[in-house]
Amino acid sequence: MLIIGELINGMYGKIGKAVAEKDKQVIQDSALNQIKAGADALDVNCGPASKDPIKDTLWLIKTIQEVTDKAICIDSSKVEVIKEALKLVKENAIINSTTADLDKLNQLVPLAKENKAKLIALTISADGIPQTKDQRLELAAQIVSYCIENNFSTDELYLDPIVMPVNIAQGQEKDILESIREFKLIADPAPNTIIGLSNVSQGALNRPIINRTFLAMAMAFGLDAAILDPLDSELMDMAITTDL
Ligand code: THG
Repeated sequence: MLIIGELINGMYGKIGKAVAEKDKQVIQDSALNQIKAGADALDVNCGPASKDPIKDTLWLIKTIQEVTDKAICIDSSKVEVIKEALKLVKENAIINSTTADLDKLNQLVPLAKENKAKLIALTISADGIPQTKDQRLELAAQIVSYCIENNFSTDELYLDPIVMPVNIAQGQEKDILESIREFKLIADPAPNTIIGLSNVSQGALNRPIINRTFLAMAMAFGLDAAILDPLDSELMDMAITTDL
């Protein structure tokens, strides 16, 4: 399974502060710690508080690439941020993310092709986050059809059903897990699947046990990749064991 470290995200107070103060050490330490713990790639998100997301994202990527060549997962809802970041990422870029909206697909699928980048696609549209498995599958099918029509290999596509926190959307978790299995049946070669694992435990008290349990279940449903906290060593051990 492809492990993408989630910790370089301005959502975390320490990282947000480091971005604001341009403190390279904090970012480089986090990058190296995550890689040491087993991350194959690093998610990079300047956070919602950034006043200049392009500048901050480019600074983060430059800072990380000074110490490692690991794949960078460019996490932004803004196409301009992704476009500029792709000019900087040396190789193995992962675009995080497009949605099922045509204007995003029209811009991000060609960028992924030109840059030989993997593309994460959220099953979300202008109508918002789906509430059911059928809505998730419909959006996934739209994304996959677009990729096939535009010669973007589904091998390079990662469909994300969008994991909702269990404390506000308990009824959806089963649909989300089943979506992972069913996304893979949409095309041949099968699209890959990915989740942002820590979403599931946001706002909950004992987060690690929820994350670990949900990851084991998602992997049993065929999950190919996860954005997670690689510094949770029991989570990493569990992922390796589940792979076995
Ligand atoms: N899918 C895709 N990309 C994603 C997500 C996804 N990127 C962002 C996110 N979801 C995955 N990354 C995180 C990072 C942090 C947290 C959750 C998911 C998190 N942060 C603490 C919180 O909000 O409680 C921050 C607390 C602190 O300040 O320390 O939980 O789903 N494609």
